[in-house]
Amino acid sequence: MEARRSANYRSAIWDHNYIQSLTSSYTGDKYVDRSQKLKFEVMKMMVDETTDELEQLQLIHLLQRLGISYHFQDCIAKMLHNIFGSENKHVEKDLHLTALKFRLLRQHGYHVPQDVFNRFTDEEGNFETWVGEDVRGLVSLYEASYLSMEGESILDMAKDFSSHHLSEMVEQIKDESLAEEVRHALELPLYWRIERLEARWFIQAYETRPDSNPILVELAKLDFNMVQARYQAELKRCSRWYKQTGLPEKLSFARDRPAECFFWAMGFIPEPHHGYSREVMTKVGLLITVLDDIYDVYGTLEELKDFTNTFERWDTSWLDRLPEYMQICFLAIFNSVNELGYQILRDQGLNVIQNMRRWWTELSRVNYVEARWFHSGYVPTKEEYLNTAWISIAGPILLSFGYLTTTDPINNTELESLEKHPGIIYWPSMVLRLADDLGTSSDEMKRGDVSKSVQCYMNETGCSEEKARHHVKNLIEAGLKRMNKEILMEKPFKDFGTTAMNLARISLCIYQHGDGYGDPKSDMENKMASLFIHPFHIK
Ligand code: 0FV
Ligand code: MN
Ligand code: MN
Ligand code: MN
Ligand code: MN
Repeated sequence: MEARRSANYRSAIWDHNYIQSLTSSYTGDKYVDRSQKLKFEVMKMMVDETTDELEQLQLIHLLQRLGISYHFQDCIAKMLHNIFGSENKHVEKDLHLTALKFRLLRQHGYHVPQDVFNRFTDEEGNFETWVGEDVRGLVSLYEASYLSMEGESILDMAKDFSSHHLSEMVEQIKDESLAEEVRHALELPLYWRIERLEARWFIQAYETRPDSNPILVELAKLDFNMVQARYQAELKRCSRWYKQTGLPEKLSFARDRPAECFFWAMGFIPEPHHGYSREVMTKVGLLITVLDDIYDVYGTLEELKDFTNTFERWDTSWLDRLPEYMQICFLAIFNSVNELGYQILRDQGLNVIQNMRRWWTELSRVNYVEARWFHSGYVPTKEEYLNTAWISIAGPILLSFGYLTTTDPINNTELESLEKHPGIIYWPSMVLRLADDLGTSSDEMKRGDVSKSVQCYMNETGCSEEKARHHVKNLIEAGLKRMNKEILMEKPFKDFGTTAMNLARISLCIYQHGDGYGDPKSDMENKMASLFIHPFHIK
């Protein structure tokens, strides 16, 4: 018999009892009332007191960064609509204004051409010299350049130019808070950050500015703390559910990651009112994680064959052929599908159980392909690998569950077209896969696993690991641009576009400094604690 392997995964950052001990005082009417009053003040500020275009744009930018723009969506939409309508009337030479306007308009789906930046270039098409010295303008240009699509050469140049100049000058910037903002921007552009973590960081930075608005500061802090109280309650429920499944105890070889998985779900679907969806996503993510460890680490190839067949048949009468640990995993998945299917049938009159069944079967099928490659020592080409790897990373199933739980009423035609893997499914999944490979493949190779994109490319081209990693980073950049084109600009599934792109955002966040999910270190714990445990102090 084949010897079982073990990944020796570390234990979870926070155990069940610790999660259950979390509390927040930011619940109850007192805070709701205060936040209503503050929101009213901000509305007045937007409608009556902000008329100048630059002021309007800056206020929208502030609200977004503070994490409170979701309260003012209609008003923001109107403002941007008017601003877009008055475009081209005057050509301003203000880089900050031009770049901010470009970014906010594109972010909200308006087709603003890259040519608006031509006014800052000379006859040869290079940015004029003074542009390289305007720090504020460069930051805005840098942030704007990430809303680019393939082939937009002016924006490519803007990205290179701004990051180059900002990196060179950052240590010389006298204003410490501006310097910090530049470092923060260079680490990861605003557009690809997850909004809650950005709010946590920015509220603190904004509060210390001499010109900060105390109403915005108070509302942002209060809202953050109230949302945190919700997140806490959701996390507690998820942890309780997971413990009750018995999976962490019975399948102790697998990663046990309830809080990490909830963090992941929060990045994917951050909207406070989508708590139900966050909980479903956390459960699905936990089940996917256990499934992945069965295929990659613990299961023998013989067992995996029967396991995969069970998913193909989707039939509990097959369970007896499987070892107990696989029975437990399959039945946990099977039950979760029926439970959610039941709720959707009850609430919307639509039976989606067969759809969910297909998603799980597809995932098990591609996991089995990879297991066969690994057990036979086969190294695919990068292309052959990516053909299934963008599915095996669970992007399609996560996105499908995301659509299912955030859409009401569910549109059956849309649901079926998602199963054909359009760009809105493909590109965010691909970014997730590539970011995961950069963060996890070193450990995976040590432990024994199918070759990932980095290794496939090295094997195929004979290049160094460094070159291969660079190549994968370029593929991520290209994937992000494709998302801008196919999701942001073409808006195929309306509101779901932002959620889909959030899958890429949370991937960039989790794998920013290694494997933040399988092997979370202090930077992940700090991020999680800042979101789920520590409230802002409010005077
Ligand atoms: C990634 O782990 C992972 F955690 C998966 C696929 C579970 C679901 C994903 C999230 C909740 C983010 P790993 O690197 O082992 O995945 P691969 O596909 O490389 O085995
Ligand atoms: Mn960092
Ligand atoms: Mn794995
Ligand atoms: Mn895997
Ligand atoms: Mn991996």
